[in-house]
Amino acid sequence: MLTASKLETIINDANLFPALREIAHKVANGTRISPDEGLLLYEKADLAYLGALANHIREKKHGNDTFFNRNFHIEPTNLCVYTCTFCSYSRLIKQRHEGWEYNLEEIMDIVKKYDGEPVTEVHIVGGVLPQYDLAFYTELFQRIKAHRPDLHLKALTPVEYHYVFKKAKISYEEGMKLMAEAGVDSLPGGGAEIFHPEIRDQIAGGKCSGEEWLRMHEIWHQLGKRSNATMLYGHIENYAHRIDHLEKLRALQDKTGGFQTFIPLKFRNQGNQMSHIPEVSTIEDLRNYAVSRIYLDNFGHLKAYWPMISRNVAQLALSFGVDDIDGTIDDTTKIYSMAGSEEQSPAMSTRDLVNLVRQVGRKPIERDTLYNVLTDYSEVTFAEDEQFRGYLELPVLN
Ligand code: V47
Ligand code: SF4
Repeated sequence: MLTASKLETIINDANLFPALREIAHKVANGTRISPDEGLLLYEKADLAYLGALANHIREKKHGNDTFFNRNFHIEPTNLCVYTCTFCSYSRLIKQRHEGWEYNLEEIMDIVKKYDGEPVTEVHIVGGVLPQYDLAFYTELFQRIKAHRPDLHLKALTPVEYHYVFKKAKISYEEGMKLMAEAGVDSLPGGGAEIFHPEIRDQIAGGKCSGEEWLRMHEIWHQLGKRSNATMLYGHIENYAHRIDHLEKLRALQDKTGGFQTFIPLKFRNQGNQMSHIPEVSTIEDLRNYAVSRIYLDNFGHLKAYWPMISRNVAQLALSFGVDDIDGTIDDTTKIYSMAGSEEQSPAMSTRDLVNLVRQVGRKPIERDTLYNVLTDYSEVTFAEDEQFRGYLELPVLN
């Protein structure tokens, strides 16, 4: 594992490009890097250098602690009024026969499947469908909270909210307040893609702009709520677009402090309009995690979403700035399986997640959505004869 002393070795390397040595000094001193320096990292820095810097920050913030939670996902529909070019999962409303569209009862049935199970979070995100309006979502969220008040409701992105509030002719401020009152606890990071209009207009034209995405999160944070942020990378954007994206997130975080976790999402190229674009390499994935960790000095956490990058790369990422590996997920998630992810129906048992973290010498910590520690798995052992029972699997304490 790379350690803090590795950073010293890098700083003392006589052959190091002087501007990279300056950045390494800044990281050692906890000083913020500039957009130009961020760009230099993307363009010039090699993997070992980036790993040493990012891991230094990760270990300073969290030591070996590696977070996960017990969650499940619901995608109410894959029908969508938008046609993002990277999206493999959505279908137009006229292609209804190829999609699914759950009503309130069907969504509640999914929630009820988890009754009595030790899950702490439900993550709800899907396509944008006209009949899923303000009244629909308000009732859905109220019913979920009434049925299971202990479950943290992480639901919808500014893409859905923008559409719903516009249709209901209410402001973002009014809409977000109503959603908080209906029971939404936090916002997931989706829909961010790439903020810069040069790219966003080409890949996600018609849906909310980068400014609108940021404004919605700002309003949410002003209500005292928390959210995540993502960046869809590795398609037609260049490094300057990535830095622009990171800079906008860092600036908003300075203002509100409401972001919890940054999640880079690797573009997967199967079954979408950008299938001709090759996927970036694992080395580029790791470099991107590391630059994100170095640049976003005011973000607490960096997450590797394992269903998308594979379990092995998620393990590697833990040495490149990542301290969070999402959760058990238990899902029939189609967003990634339809885009070419190796995980067709992602779900990991708690034991598998714990082992994945332990195998690379880190400390598995089960958290809730707001990063309160629920179980430190350092001292927990699992029974030899335990059957694999998906996310339901429970540890046997020593
Ligand atoms: O916004 C869609 C991305 C996002 C593809 O907040 C794709 O904890 C790669 O935001 N290749 C939705 N990515 C998922 C999301 C998320 C996931 C995990 C955790 C959290 C969190 C949030 O998925 C979309 C889009 O950026 N996406 N298609 C694709 N072909
Ligand atoms: Fe619709 Fe979201 Fe897919 Fe875009 S990424 S087409 S908004 S489901």
